Amino acid sequence: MAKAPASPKRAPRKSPAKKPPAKSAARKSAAPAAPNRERPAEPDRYTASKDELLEYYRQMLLIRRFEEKAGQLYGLGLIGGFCHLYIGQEAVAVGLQSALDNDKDSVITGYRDHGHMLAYGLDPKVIMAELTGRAAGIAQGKGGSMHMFSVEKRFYGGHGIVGAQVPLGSGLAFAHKYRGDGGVCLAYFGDGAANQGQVYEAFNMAELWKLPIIFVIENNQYAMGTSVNRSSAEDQLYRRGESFRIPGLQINGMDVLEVRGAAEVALDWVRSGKGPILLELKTYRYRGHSMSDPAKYRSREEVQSVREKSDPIEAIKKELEAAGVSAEDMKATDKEIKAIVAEAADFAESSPEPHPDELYTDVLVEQY
Ligand SMILES: Cc1ncc(C[n+]2csc(CCOP(=O)(O)OP(=O)(O)O)c2C)c(N)n1
Ligand SMILES: [Mg+2]
Repeated sequence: MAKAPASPKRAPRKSPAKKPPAKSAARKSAAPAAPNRERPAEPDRYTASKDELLEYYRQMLLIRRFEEKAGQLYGLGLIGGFCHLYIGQEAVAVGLQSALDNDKDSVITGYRDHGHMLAYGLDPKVIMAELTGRAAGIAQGKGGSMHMFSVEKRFYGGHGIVGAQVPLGSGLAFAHKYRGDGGVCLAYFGDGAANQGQVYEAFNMAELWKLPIIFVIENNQYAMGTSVNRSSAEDQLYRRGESFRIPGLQINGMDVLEVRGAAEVALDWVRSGKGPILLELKTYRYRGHSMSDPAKYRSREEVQSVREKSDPIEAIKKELEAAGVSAEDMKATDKEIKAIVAEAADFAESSPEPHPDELYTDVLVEQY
């Protein structure tokens, strides 16, 4: 893999900013500022067995079909509040989480969280029940789409404050180190969140204390209606850790095997005590920011073109075909997944809402 070219000397931006130069989507790694600083290995595209490929396909399809169903239930008024869908970004959560040790590693993310929970092996029924505000939901129906949580599975949310999960994730990583439990925290955040000040305070402490954390920027190109090029002075987000001596890698987040390969390198780096690492996953969301987004800031053609050229599920179908899996078998898996999702929706719709007595429970840890 080619090394990223050294950062060009930039003229100061004039105001109003000129049209940004075209960006290469190729995988890159941050050029080291100091020549003798250790760098992570260049990731290889992961070589998956047929069973692993099938598992990635199943998981990505589960997320896609689950999210499509969530969109329908939202339209029917069965899901209230905000609902941010993950369609298009499936390869990121599936590729990264496939490499984690579910017995010790922890995960934290923002409000676009259903896909991460599914990739982490949480039951689609309790996630759908949470979306529809039912007592059987993972947060007893009181958290909804943005505030899902499972202490048991070390999935720490689900956060609505943009960027807040980054210092919280550093705290989780601190706990892993303090307890010596060998765990690593995966802290996901968006391209928009990457411009939050608290992110950089967290970077500083994480590197100073060599915390076991992987900072994952899911660069889906937009923060609500603002494209990354319009909002970011340095839009090569994998470089954002450089001034904290945190190495960064830029990865094609539409290819689950590239993502898994990067996960291996990142986990090796962090587990060997070298401190944090930053991954920028270049991806794309097909749907609006949330269900209430009219998406006027981009053209239908743009979305269509990404779907046609780089859809992560279509890509893995090609891998499966090459591994000898027939089109019929793939269709059968799709049918099976649709049944799982339909069952989750039926379960959610037929579950009771929380009892009014539950209004004041689970608000504070302490009793007053
Ligand atoms: C501190 C804070 N500022 C602003 C908002 C409003 N807001 C919600 S989502 C969002 C965009 C974040 O975009 P990005 O980080 O790229 O994540 P994505 O939605 O693309 O997954 C903004 C500005 C908020 N929730 N919290
Ligand atoms: Mg974004």
